[in-house]
Amino acid sequence: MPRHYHQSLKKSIKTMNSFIILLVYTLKLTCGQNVDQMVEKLRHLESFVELKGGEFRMGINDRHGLNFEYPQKKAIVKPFRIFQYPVTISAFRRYTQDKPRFRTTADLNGFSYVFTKILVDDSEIFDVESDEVDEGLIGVANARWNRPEGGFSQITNRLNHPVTHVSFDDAQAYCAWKGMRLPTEIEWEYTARGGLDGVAYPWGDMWELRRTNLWQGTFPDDNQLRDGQYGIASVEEYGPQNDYEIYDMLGNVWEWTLTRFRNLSHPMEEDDQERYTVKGGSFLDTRDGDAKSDGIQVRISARKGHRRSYTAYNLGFRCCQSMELPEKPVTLPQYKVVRLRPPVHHHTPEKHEHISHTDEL
Ligand SMILES: [Ca+2]
Repeated sequence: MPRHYHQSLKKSIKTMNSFIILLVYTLKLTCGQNVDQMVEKLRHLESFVELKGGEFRMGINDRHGLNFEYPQKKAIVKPFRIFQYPVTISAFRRYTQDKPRFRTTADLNGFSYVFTKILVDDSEIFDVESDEVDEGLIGVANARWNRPEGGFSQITNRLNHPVTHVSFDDAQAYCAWKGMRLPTEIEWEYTARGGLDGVAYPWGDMWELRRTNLWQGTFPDDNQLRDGQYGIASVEEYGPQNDYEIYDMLGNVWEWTLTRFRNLSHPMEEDDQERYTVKGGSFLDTRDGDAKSDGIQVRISARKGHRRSYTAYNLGFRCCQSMELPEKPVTLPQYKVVRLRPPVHHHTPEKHEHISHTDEL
């Protein structure tokens, strides 16, 4: 091959490579911008509810209730605000953009637990021994909040789903970024009850099918889809679950709380595993608890514990914050929803800040 031809071929290949790199970069940028726009439209999912608090009854009077569900006991809770929805993938994405050096526990560990029936073609099993993984889950390499099934799985089609694969510490880091913290179990349960005393579900004592995303049928092979959802659903799939206008407390994904968990079998023993209570059940749990070995019946009082570093496909969180009592005694409403709207864009050439507006309802 003549030398000048060889050189010209090399030059063409180089130009073509630069073109491909530019094309990939542009596509990535455009795609990122589109996702940014979609994320902005989901700001209402970061609204919160302010609750007056007071005395109420926790737990349930069912002798078969697991892990201190039985008997009912009195609890007192001070005023607080709590997210109306679990933290979504879109909200968590904004956090990781603001804190680019932040690495979740799943990132650091190189794996997380994924539902075995929902793996993608390139999900790679991560061989790990654990005594606390839920039935139906398996370790998957590189599974994390933005790769929910590991491999090349994506989040762009589920930005309004609850964020998962987050540890207790990841959840606390996100809430601290918001100036908040995780709710205690008492705050979580008070919120879920929606002012109804001693009930099993946020809406009352009678089971209602299309209020929450659980598993119906024999686990894990037969999902009868009576609630219309096989996997995780949007946090606003079913409408508010109670009169406090709270969404997605029960079902879909478990939620971390700040409360240390005690082992039912050895209640007096010190818990050297430092586990924290998770609440609410998930799309992999059932109403009557007979399809799985842990026997958990999904209801407000249901509870179990996980180590702070545990991360899984069906475990997320929402944030909470104590509210100062006004100095003068005033009558607080039982609850108030503070709804966030997307930031207003002023079409001026000057730089401007994005301001979130709140509406009092
Ligand atoms: Ca379901």
